Amino acid sequence: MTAPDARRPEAAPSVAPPARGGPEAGATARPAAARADAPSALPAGLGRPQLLELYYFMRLTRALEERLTNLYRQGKVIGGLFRSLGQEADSVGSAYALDRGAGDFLSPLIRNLGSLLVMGARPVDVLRQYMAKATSPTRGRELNVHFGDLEHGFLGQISHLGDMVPVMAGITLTFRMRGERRVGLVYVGDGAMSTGAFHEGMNLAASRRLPLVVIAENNGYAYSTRLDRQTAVKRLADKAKAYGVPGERADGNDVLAVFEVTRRAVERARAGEGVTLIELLTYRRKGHAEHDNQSYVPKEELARWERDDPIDRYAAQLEERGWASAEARAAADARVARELDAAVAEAEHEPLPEPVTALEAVYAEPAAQPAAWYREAPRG
Ligand SMILES: Cc1ncc(C[n+]2csc(CCOP(=O)(O)OP(=O)(O)O)c2C)c(N)n1
Ligand SMILES: [Mg+2]
Repeated sequence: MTAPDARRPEAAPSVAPPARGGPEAGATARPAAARADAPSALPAGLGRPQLLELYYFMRLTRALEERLTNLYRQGKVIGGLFRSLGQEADSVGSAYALDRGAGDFLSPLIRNLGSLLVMGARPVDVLRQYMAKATSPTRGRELNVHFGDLEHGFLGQISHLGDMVPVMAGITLTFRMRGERRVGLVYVGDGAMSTGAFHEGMNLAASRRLPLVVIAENNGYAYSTRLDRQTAVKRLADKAKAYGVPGERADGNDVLAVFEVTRRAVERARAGEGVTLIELLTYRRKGHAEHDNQSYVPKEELARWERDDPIDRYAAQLEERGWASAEARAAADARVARELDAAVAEAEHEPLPEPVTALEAVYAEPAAQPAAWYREAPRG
């Protein structure tokens, strides 16, 4: 939705390049008559505080992951650390398009930290999860972003591999059955789109015209497998045709383009028009997780996408169009640093769970009735 940009990768990357602008291309372009010093019309129906908030959430996401990386290297993170470096606009822009006041509901994947923060997850709780602290939302039973908060409208992930699509089809079916005007949003990776679970969930949601937005995050890789090695489809948005739903494609490194395309899909869903599949073109700039050194990724490819950094791009846009000054952005950066200093200080030295509590909050208490399908053989 913005004009071509000199910082764009000049040569076609060896993984799918982002589409430059979606159906709304040019919507935020400065009107020809605008004075050079006058701020451009505000885009996407957003006000200045919201434009700055998008910037804040992207910065918060990246900075929180950087803090986590330091803690990981100190051996304080338990389990894997999954980065969303370069994908912050995808998570933040899409989650921001939901109406939290209306009870909209989101199902994140491991790379959707930004979505969780937009929905109201607290950095201190994310830190506690990664460090498996007794104080974490799952009391140290689960790790990283595998936690949910029904009040804030997000679900704990059960699998990264497409299984959340049928789960969210079920959840949005309950919205329909109860007559609620809520919308669900589910993320699925390019690799996970090749699973049976994705297909079944899409088919159910599409055939029932459920109020669901499906965000396909095309970041070029599924673990070490490049997109063209696991599907013959060139445009993942084309998969929508198989389900009879609209398929859209947008530049996933342009936070406003992501917001706009998702917002339209949310509105369609709320109006009873059913599912939209949105392919966001972005790139995974880190390995699958922190232990993966990406030896299979060409160096030039990484360098090209680094030049297309979503936060740098948005900061330049805010500056050029007069939507947020350098001072306002610096204040947002300072707020991020302050909040994370406090969150790390709070979480870092908290205790791990006592071993004796390991089985608490795992099984239902009191235990459920003996299962009806099981009958003990009569004795004697
Ligand atoms: C059944 C199963 N097989 C393999 C894995 C390991 N695994 C986790 S994520 C992943 C790749 C996912 O790729 P994609 O859907 O493109 O998402 P991305 O990681 O790029 O966000 C794999 C192979 C798993 N969790 N479950
Ligand atoms: Mg992927």
